[in-house]
This record gives sequence, structure tokens and C-alpha cells, in this order.
Amino acid sequence: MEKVHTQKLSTKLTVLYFVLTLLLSILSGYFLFNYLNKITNKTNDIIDNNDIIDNNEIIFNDYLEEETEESENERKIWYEVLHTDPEVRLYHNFLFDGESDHLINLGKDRLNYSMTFSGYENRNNDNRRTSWTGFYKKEEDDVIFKIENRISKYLNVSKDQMESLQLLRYTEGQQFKHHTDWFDEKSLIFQSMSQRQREHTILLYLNDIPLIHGGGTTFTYLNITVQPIKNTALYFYNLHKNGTGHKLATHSGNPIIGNYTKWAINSWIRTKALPDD
Ligand SMILES: O=C(O)CCC(=O)C(=O)O
Repeated sequence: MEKVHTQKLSTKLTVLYFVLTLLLSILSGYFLFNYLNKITNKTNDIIDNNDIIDNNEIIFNDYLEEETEESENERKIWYEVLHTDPEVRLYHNFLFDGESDHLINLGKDRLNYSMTFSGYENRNNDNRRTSWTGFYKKEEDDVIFKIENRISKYLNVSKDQMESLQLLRYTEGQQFKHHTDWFDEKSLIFQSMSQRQREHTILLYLNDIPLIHGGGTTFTYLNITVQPIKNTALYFYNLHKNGTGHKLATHSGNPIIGNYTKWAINSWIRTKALPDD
């Protein structure tokens, strides 16, 4: 009798042990998920937090399916609308694997410490932008030619409005703190560019960055962070309808956490055609 009782007790204890272990795993999973979310959304100190507008509106699955010029490979480019004013979209399958790998290989030996425009000059010692960058020539090879055409087609812009594609590399701790891609209209840099404002930005992600390694692109005021997925392209519009810079297009490239490398490409499209390179 006592033996049966002891057996029952030990079964109960085993069940209790499993239930407690399960609960503990769920709880630690929850806390780990929240922690990871927090570190990837980490904001920086340039912008006064009082300014931040809470806007959670994200419109998913409002997408367009369209065949690409490589349609024989049955690849479809489609996009999600993440925000409407300013327009923020995430294009899926914008690049082929081979294209992303090619762009990294072609550009990786021409990188320099990144520049920023401080209003009056180029600076390469600005700790707001600690990544490395390099440029391709326009139509440098077949791959670049095709990608420039694709950007022009999908954004409905002329190729002569496009700046040369810029390769970005971030390693551990490197980032680009909150900034806008449009220029202050009073700045010399804007005047020196014959007032050709940066109207559209498209950021091509060349590799996947697991959430645990940070590196997302955050829209400071929109509560949107996009985690890089190889071959996707993040698009956003930088201006208001009247042509002035849109503050809500402020964004950052978040720091890389741990031993990981982020590769991406910037394509900026101006309001008017640029002089030849
Ligand atoms: O790397 C990113 O996610 C953002 C890059 C960026 O904002 C820039 O280079 O202007």
C-alpha cells in the first residue's frame, strides 16, 4: 500500500517537474524575445525623445505582384506597404542571390571609412556613421546595369536622376545613427548640388542579419524596424508633397551586435537629373 502511495507521489512530482520546466522555458523565451526586440530597436541620442510620435500603423500585404525581366526563373517581385506618409515599402525578391553575392565581391576591396555631410563639408570622422562604404560606377557591369534598370522601372524614375550605387559594410558595433537622406536646404552641400534634393531612397540588403545580431533599419518616428533579409529592398520617400524634407523619413542603421557583418547598398534618387559622373 505504502509502495503504491510512494509511486503515485513520485508520478505527481515528475509531472510537477515537467510543468515547472515548461513554464520556466516559456517565461525565459518571452524575456529573451523582449530583450532582443529592445536591443534591436535601441535608439540613439541625436534626436530628442520627446519628439517621437507613436505611430504603429503598419499595412501588410498590400502588395503588387509583377514579373521581372528574369521571369523565366519564375521570380516575383512584390512589396509590402509599411507606411503611407512618407511612403515606406519593403520589396521582396528584388535581387537574385547571385546578384547580391556578386555586388559584395565586386565592391569589398574598395571600401573607405564612411562620409557624412555635416552641412558644409564631407566628414569622415563622424561617430554618427561608423560603417565603411564604397561606390560602383554607373552601369559598371551587366549586374549593375540590370539593377539600375530595375530600380528605375519599379520606382518609375529616370536613370539619370540616380546617384551611383553605394556599398555599405558594418561590422561589430558599427552603425549609422538617426539621420535623414534629404539635405537641409540652407546647407552649402544642397546649394552646391544645384538644389537636386534626394527624393527617393532604396536600400538593398545583400545578406540576412539574424535578429540577435542587431543591424536593422529603424524609422525613428514611425516605430518601424526592418531586419535585413538577403535580396529584399527597403524603399522610402524622403519629401513632403511641397518638396521639403519629411522629418518622419528619419532613420538609422542600428549597431551590429557580436561578430557579424552587414552588407547593403544605397541607391539615392534625386528630384532632377544629375550631371554625368
Ligand atoms: O544601414 C542601414 O540600415 C541604413 C543606412 C542608411 O541609412 C544610409 O546609409 O543612409
